[in-house]
Amino acid sequence: MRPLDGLLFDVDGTLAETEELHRQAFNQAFSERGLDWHWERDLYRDLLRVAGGRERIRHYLQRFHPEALADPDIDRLIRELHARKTAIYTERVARGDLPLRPGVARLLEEARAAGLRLGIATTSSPENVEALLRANLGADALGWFTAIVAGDSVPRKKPAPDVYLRALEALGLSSQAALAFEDSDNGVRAARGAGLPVLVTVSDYTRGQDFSGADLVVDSLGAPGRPVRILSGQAPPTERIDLPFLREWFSRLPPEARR
Ligand code: XBP
Ligand code: MG
Repeated sequence: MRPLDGLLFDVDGTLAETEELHRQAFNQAFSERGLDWHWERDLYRDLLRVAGGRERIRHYLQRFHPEALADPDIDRLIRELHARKTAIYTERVARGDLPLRPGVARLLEEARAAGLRLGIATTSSPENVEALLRANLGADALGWFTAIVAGDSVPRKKPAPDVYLRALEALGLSSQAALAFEDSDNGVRAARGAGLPVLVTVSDYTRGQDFSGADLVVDSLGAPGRPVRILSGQAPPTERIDLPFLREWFSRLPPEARR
């Protein structure tokens, strides 16, 4: 039975339901700058198909304010807006406005105690990741992860596999011995592109996306009184996604799922 030696986690939508706070932070940064750009929930859900905050702003302008892209200072404006947005977001996260999703802290602590290698593979800015981990797990939580691969540290953002390839390299693991946790179709494509099997916990903003590349799709990792709902993929019914469940399920994955 091939062992499960590492867990790789996406951040936004997987560790926590972060995107509504990101959306509010984007809108506040636009409004502070006197811009009439406003991202309603439905529009943001669509814009989320573009990974990366700065890339998302530029994509929005291409679609809705193409004239703004003619401004010679537009690159600086996008950078400044995104920096302000990140400051707003991280301040609210540091205040405790964003709890982890059900079962996330439990699984991280269980895996850490069992000596599994842990990694983060996210498109989000590193400041966002640090704020979320510190606020919910304490300052030393950053040290739980052998690798935190975030934002611009790789040439291409998800759905490109770069963050996962970099994280696997840093963990010293082959994709045969690790499992990715994701919430979006972009993330599933990125993890599969790195040869990793993928477990999806559907999030508020990714409900309804195409997770056909995932090996298991659930509503959450499960918590007391909130058993896991398996939405697709083969797995025995379970109250919670814990290490015994993962080891058993992982060992039964068909080889092609772990190429
Ligand atoms: C989600 C993203 C990020 C966040 C916003 O990343 O695509 O862009 O929406 O964070 P993941 P930034 O699901 O891979 O964690 O503004 O810092 O990009
Ligand atoms: Mg995500």
